[in-house]
Amino acid sequence: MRTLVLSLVAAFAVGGIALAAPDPTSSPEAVPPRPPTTGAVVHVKNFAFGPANVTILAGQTVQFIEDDDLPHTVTAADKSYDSGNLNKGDKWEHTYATAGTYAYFCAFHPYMKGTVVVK
Ligand SMILES: [Cu+2]
Repeated sequence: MRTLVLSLVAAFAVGGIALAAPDPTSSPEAVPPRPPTTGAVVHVKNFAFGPANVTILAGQTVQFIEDDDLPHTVTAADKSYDSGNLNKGDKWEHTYATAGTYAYFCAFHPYMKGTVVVK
């Protein structure tokens, strides 16, 4: 007795793929987040941060520029951030999102201290 094999072909009806053009009047504006602005620049020179105390606004960035021949770091007093070794000519930035007073120091020379006040 022969077995009749039936091939079942499932047909998927794909119909009516309508690519609706987005309505520019109804879609929200795609506004990219604003990049943080530089609120202060601190030079690392002669084993000191200068100026040692800066004041910025929340969301702004402090840029640190290493001018010494020896490496320094910018290390948060609470260790929440650390630049790692900065060598002469290096620039490093940190964004301070929240108001407060943030002390930092150099991990190699703990007497090198600075403060960022964020309003
Ligand atoms: Cu140092």
